[in-house]
Amino acid sequence: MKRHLTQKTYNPEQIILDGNRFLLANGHLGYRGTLEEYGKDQLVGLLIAGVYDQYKDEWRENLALPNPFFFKAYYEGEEVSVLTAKPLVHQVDLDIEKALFTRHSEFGPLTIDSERLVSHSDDSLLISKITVKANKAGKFKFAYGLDLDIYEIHGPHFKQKSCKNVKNKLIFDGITNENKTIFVQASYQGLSGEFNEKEGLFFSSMVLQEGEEISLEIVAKVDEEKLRKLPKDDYAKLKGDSILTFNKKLEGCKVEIEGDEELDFEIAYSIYHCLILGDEKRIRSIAARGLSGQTYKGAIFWDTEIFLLPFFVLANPKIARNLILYRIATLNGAKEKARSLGYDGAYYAWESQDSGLEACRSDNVTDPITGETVVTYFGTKQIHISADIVYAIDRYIEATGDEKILDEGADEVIFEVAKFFLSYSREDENGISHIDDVIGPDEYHERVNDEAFTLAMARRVMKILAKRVCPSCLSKEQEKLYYRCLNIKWAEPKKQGNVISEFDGYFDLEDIDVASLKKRVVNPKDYWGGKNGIATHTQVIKQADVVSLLALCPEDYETPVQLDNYEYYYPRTEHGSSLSASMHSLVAIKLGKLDEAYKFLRSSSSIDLRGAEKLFAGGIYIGGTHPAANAGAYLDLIYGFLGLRQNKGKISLDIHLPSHIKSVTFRYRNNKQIYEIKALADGRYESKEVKQ
Ligand code: IFM
Repeated sequence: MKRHLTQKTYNPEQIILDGNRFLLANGHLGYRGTLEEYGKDQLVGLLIAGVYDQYKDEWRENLALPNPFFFKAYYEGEEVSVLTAKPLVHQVDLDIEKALFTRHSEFGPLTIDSERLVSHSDDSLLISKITVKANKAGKFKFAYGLDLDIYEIHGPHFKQKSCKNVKNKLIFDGITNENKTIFVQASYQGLSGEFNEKEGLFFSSMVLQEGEEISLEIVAKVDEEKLRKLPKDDYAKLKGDSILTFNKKLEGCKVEIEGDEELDFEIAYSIYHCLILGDEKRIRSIAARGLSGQTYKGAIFWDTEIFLLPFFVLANPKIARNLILYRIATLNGAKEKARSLGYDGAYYAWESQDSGLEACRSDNVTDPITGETVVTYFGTKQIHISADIVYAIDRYIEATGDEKILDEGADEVIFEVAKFFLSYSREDENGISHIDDVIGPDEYHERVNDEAFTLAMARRVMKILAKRVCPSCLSKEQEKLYYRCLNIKWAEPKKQGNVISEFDGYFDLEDIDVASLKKRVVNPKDYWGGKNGIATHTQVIKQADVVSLLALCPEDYETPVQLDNYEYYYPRTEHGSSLSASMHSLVAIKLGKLDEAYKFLRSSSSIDLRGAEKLFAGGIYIGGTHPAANAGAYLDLIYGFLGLRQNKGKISLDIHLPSHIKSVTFRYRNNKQIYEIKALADGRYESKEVKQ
């Protein structure tokens, strides 16, 4: 059973991708999988969740912090690092059961070994140990400390910063443009050196004999508002505590697949990437690129509710609950967005940050050739986000039985979202309500009418309103609105036979397959949608749209309808979003197309291992990890191939595994208890409680 991601060669071409692949995080802090000698050009990143900042009129984005693990070695005055010489031997490794990164690099004069953890027992901590062995005798110099030259996409975010040396401990004190105070402190044990305040670094020189070793232990801490003390425990204890805690987190969501080693590892790796983003302590959500950088402004999209939430419902319902509480906490932002656009109720941000106000801007995409802005309308027209949240709340309650969350504000979210859809819709002369001028999950076709996904999800919101919100708890005026919502007669999207028109006029567009359309690409970074995109006037879509609907609401569509729509949209879908494959897999499983479903599953489960995803949308860098695709792979396996359904905590399976898989054993949490189910290829399964 492989549980290590190991890379045995050094490839400078892969620096950015490796930063994602070897990411460490604990829900609060993230540290990219980079090497000690790297700087901002190699996208070194220490990211903090939930703290955002805007510099001038630039995009408001999540905050990146100074790097406490900077270390560079010199021999006889010459830098010895992967940036100056090809290592003779090189290996980096991520132990996904310990959340531990290690590195081994041998150069002529010296060998570097290091290890690093972003602590799971104290989420403000990160620690590292670096050991250098002299392969030759001579003069060595080491530079180490806090690298203040931060990689930021839309910074600088610190309008004021200082770095002081207090007895071998460095303390960075920064004030952001939005007046947030952040401290990063780090103690450096094992070396002593001269401190250079401007660079924030220590310099330590010494003569070492051949075979002699030095070690540096770094304990770093990130605090907001107030500087707090570093822990008293030594490095070894902190390391042990983190591994133990991560192990406990993992205990409740392990998966083992018999008969498919590659998938077994990819699923374990996907689980790792989801698990390191969950925060049990805070009412927080998860950004589309997790804690791997500032792509997409560190914002939260529908990715969380539709993909990550069902993962956490099984892996850790407490975190799932926090994801919903975050939407409750940001309801005012959603109301404000609706009001500012002239609507009632709650229109959630397409890109949501700390307050829930819209972070998405119309200049989200640029033309790769001219560099000019391609105006997009994601922030104002992708209204399905509000319905997705309500859908997720309903599914969460159904699975866990946690109706208490309704009284904690989820009922208000449902009601306000219903009001929003009522005010956004247009009733025609026949009393039928249409939804005009929106963008569906297929983002290439903007500002379309009667978009199938959006209409169906709006209809579902009203059903959930009836099911979850009690009218007698409403004021008289609210009650009137409630019944108006329930009485809406929603338009049906047009159809050709069984095939649902993604939006009004979709079938009139040029019918071309993805491969043929690709030939029209001028620049590989071209944006296919919007005003001038090559897909805009064709039936080629970015990602699962109608197919997502079939995946999310299978009970609403008969099998022949599912089949015809799946077959129609599949060749017309570019899969230009990492979210697309897992939705296709879920539908393919239902249709008995297990081989096709398996391919889609592997496309999601290997996404960050392959690193083949688009790095640019227009001229904008969109790289990073893909937690929703990672979660999507888990959904395909557990909810798809194993057919898991959960009702008030009770689990049932309907197993349809690809023929080469013998069994899948998985764990989940329910009411503080961990259960393990072994599902066999022949459809049988057994469940047991796991002693903790
Ligand atoms: O939420 C997605 C969207 O559906 C496609 N573009 C990227 C977003 C973030 O993952």
